[in-house]
Amino acid sequence: MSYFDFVEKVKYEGPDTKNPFAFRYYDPDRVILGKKMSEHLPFAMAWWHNLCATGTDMFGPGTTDKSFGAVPGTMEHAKAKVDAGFEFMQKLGIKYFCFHDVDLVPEADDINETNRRLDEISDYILEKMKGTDIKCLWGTANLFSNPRYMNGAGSSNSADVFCFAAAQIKKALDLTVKLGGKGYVFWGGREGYESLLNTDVKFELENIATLMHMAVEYGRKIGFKGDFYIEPKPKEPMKHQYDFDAATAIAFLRQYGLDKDFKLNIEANHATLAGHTFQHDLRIAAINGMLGSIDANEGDLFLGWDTDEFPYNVYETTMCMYEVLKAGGLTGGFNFDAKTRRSSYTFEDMFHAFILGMDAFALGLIKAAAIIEDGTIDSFIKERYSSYETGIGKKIRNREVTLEELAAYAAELKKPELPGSGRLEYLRSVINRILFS
Ligand code: XLS
Ligand code: CA
Ligand code: CA
Repeated sequence: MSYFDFVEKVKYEGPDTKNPFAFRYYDPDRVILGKKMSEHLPFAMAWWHNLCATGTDMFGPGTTDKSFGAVPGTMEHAKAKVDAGFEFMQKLGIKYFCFHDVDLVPEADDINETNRRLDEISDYILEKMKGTDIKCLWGTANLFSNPRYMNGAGSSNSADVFCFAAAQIKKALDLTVKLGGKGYVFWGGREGYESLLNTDVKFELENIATLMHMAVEYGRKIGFKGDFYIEPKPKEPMKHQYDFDAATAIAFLRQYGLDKDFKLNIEANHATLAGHTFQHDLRIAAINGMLGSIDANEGDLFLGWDTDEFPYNVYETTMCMYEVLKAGGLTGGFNFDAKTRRSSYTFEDMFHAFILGMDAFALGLIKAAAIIEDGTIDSFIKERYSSYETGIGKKIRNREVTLEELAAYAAELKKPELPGSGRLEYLRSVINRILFS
């Protein structure tokens, strides 16, 4: 049975093709800087957006039928989603998927029944994985949808709710290990607060850290060798979320001694919601040795929320890939945490969306490698700091001078030269030259 019989395997046909079901830039075997494109770009499908979301929004119901021939809310439907998902990934050449526990099965009233369903579906997925090279990139527990998490999970005021979060994490870790997952994500959508009139911030942060320590202990016990990730986001659904951005999440991990087991999963749309560029959060993660994985999407700069659009802005994907190449790659991958627009409601649109995203990242990779090989940007930056290579600058870098000695140096100089032009317009023109040649 085929759900997507309008398309065979999507192949690379080159930039000039007019075939809407072909890649123009993503050529998996093409070697860039010594590595195949497919190795640079371990793409993943997000179970929730691709197989579950129907386009429902605050103002109206879904527009896409994702019943896949079964009755939603049944195990038959859960299995149909697995079948559809595997056909989809195989047709696009995608090797990984990411999931929340409740994306896989309908949640029951009793957690024991939910867990039984999760065992059944993961057996089914495991069976489906045989004979393919598809694996789990990362798993996670949905600790934000169920009403019990209205005040957060690890940060909930209710100890019973905290226990349910722990139980879900335990099960999601079991599933991640069972399905060969490389990572495990904590996205703290409701880990935050609305008002300090009813919130003990320090208490909540300590509890979140305790829950994460327990997850690490259990994960290592059952043989999980991968990375745990925090996925920062500043707001939505909470007014103020604790994992605001990369810098905040790193400080938290270090404060509570979690930094050896955790890295970050940086999402483009979350970085921009925090008032940063995507590249900024990638850089902050990378220079702290914490760049683990990426949620590949794009926001709309005119809207103040998480629109999770498929990435198409090649300036953004280029600078992302520049960061990834400089960091030596990811331990995780590129998860398309992205959804088709509500008005793009057909199955064909799902393919167009992934082709757009995969091509945007492939082109970004090609252009980022060209920026590095061209060398203008890197040598400009090096030259810009060259006053620290000799003389007083070198002594500062080596920490060989005191504040008094620097003051005496300044007194002798009387007035410094201006620090040199930043040449931003020129550098932007270099980027355009490389992008459009
Ligand atoms: C929501 C987040 C979420 C995480 C996984 O904004 O992006 O989907 O990636 O829980
Ligand atoms: Ca995400
Ligand atoms: Ca998001």
